[in-house]
Amino acid sequence: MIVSNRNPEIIALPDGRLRYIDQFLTETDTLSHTLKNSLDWYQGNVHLFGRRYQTPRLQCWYGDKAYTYSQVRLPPTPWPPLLNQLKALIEDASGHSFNSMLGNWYQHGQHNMGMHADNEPELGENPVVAMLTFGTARPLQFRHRNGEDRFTITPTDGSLLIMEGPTQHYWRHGINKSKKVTGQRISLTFRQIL
Ligand SMILES: [Mn+2]
Repeated sequence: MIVSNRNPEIIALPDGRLRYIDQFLTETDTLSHTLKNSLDWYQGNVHLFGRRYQTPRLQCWYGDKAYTYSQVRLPPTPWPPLLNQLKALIEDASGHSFNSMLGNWYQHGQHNMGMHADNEPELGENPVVAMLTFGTARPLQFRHRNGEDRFTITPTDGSLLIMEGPTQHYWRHGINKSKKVTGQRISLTFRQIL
C-alpha cells in the first residue's frame, strides 16, 4: 500500500471545512478487491416512520466501541490488519485519531445514501469523518441547513476526503441514485467515538 499524494486541497465552505487529497492511495484495484472479499459486508435495515427498509447499499462496521447508527446498535468489532494499516495512514495524513469505521458498498447506480449529517452525540462536538473512496466516482452532494448553499464534490478512486470543523452541524450530505452509473464504489468512513 503506497501513499502517493499528501497535499490536501482545502475547501472552505460557509460553516464547514473539507480537506480533499486526490490520488491519496495507489494500487487501488488490488485494495478494493481485498476489501470486497475480506470485510464483513451486510445489507442493513433502516427504521423510518415505524417501518423497516433494507438499506440501499451494503455496509460493514468495525470499531473499538459500540455505535448507534440509524437507530441500529452496532457492537464493538475487532479490526482486520488491512483496516488498521489504512487507519494509520489516514491518522497520519489528517492529524486526527479514529477508533471506528463504517464502510459503504454501492454496487450499482440504484444504491444510494440519503441526505444526513454524521452528528450522533457519541461523535462529539465537531465530528471528524475521513472518507476513503475506491472504484467509480459518484457525486457527494452537500446541502446547507439554511436551504440555500450547496456544494458537490466527486471523490475519485484512491482519494481521501476529510470533513471537519462545524461541517456536521450545518451541512447534510448524501449520494443520489443514478441511471448512468454502472460501476461500483466503496467508501470507508473513519470516525472517532468518544
Ligand atoms: Mn455520512
